[in-house]
Amino acid sequence: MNVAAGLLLAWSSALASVPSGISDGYRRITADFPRPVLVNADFNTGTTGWELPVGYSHDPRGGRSGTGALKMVRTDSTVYTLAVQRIKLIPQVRYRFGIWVRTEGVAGEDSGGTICLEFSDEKGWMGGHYPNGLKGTTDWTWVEGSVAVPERAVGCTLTLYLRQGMTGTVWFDDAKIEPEAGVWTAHQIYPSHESVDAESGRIVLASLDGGMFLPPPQKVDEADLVCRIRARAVGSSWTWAGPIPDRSS
Ligand SMILES: [Ca+2]
Repeated sequence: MNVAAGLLLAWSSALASVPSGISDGYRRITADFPRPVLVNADFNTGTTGWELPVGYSHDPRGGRSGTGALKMVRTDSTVYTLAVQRIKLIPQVRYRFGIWVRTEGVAGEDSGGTICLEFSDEKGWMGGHYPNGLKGTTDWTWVEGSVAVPERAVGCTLTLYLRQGMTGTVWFDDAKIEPEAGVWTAHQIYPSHESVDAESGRIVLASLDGGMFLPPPQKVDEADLVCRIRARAVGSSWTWAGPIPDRSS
């Protein structure tokens, strides 16, 4: 289990200080990972690093501030091609990615010119993250998304494209991808109805890290925890510390 259901207990707000060593074996939710290598993100000197099918070309003056850009033109809505760069990302790490996009006469039912990040395992396509794009005629606009790489992903691709069934011209410039810290939220699911049952001494929280939802386990092992909430009762002398006590027995 990569991200365990956190769990724990005891009511109140005032958090106790964390003794040294208490985080041993826990995974930090952090953006402190190497920035992935993205070749030729600014298209200033060409398109090396990108796999470009029909419809894509280098525009030496079409980019931001008159620099180079990647340009794609589609006049036949039945043609669907993608500009792709394969990149090395770390499974279970969350990445924010984006690119500047400019459009001219983009028409069709879908959202327009955009970027996406997709993943594959040994069996093939696993899905990805697909931010909405730009249509019509627009000035440079930043298009971005954020997604956690699946645990089993072995391949990652960054794709610049015009959504299927659409026509028009799109310019892409200054792509970026970098790790970002996971988004941690906790939802109380026991006791229910926003009440705290003082008799059982337990509160069960579901954990949500990087978009992955994990229900609480029937039994909680210390080794599975990625966080521990330490709290003390307000208006009481009771303070919880150390391993999770089984107060139900
Ligand atoms: Ca450029």
